[in-house]
Amino acid sequence: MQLASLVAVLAAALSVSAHFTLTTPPTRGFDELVEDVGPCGGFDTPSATRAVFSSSSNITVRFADSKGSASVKLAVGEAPAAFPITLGSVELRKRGVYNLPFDLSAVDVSNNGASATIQISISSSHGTLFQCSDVVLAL
Ligand SMILES: [Cu+2]
Repeated sequence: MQLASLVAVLAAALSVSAHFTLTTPPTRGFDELVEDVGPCGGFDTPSATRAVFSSSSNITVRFADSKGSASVKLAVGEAPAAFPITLGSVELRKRGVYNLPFDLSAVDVSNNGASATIQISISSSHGTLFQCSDVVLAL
């Protein structure tokens, strides 16, 4: 095997060990080297575009560790730094793709149409890791 292709194979194998990625709604950014940097996995600047988020939306993660505790939080605002509203939590017991449970009833309906950020955190033997998604609320 050529050295270059061996390096490519090793790089692919390493990327499989990514802790978790938020796939829906779109993540603000993912870099496994700084995914443990709160509150948004090393990405402090909100996305230029925002998905519409409602109670019928999905929050989907690809989880690559063997177990962990996931929590879903939310903050209303253009660029929040703290996430006071807990929407849900769940134990993840194996690798896989999960739709995380959440309940928007704790969000006041006066925030319909407002910008908000969803924060996913997962605690495991690798520490606590973060992903965020910037959305517009449809309540
Ligand atoms: Cu991990």
